[in-house]
Amino acid sequence: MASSCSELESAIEVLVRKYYDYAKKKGKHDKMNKKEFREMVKQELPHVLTHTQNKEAANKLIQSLDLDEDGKISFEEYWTLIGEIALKLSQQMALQHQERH
Ligand SMILES: [Ca+2]
Repeated sequence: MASSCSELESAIEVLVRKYYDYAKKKGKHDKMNKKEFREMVKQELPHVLTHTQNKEAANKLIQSLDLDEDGKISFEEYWTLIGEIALKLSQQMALQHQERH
C-alpha cells in the first residue's frame, strides 16, 4: 500500500497481512492450521495472550474460535480473536479515561 496510508489504514493492513503471513506457511493458503496459529500467537501476541503461550492452552483457544470445526482458523475466526482482544483493550482504555477525569 502507498506510504500515504493513515495510521488506521496501516493498522488494518497489518492485521490482515499478519493473518496471511502465517496462513501461507504451509498447506492450503486460505486458512491457518493449528501449528501456524500457535506460532502466530507466540510471535505476534505474546503480551496480550500470555496464558495461551503453551500448546495445550493455545489448542483450547483454537477450539473456541473454530466455529465450523474444520480444525483450521479461517480469516473470520481469526478476526473474532482480534475483536475480542480489541474489546478488552477498549475496556481498559475506558477505565483509564475514567480514572483521569
Ligand atoms: Ca475453522
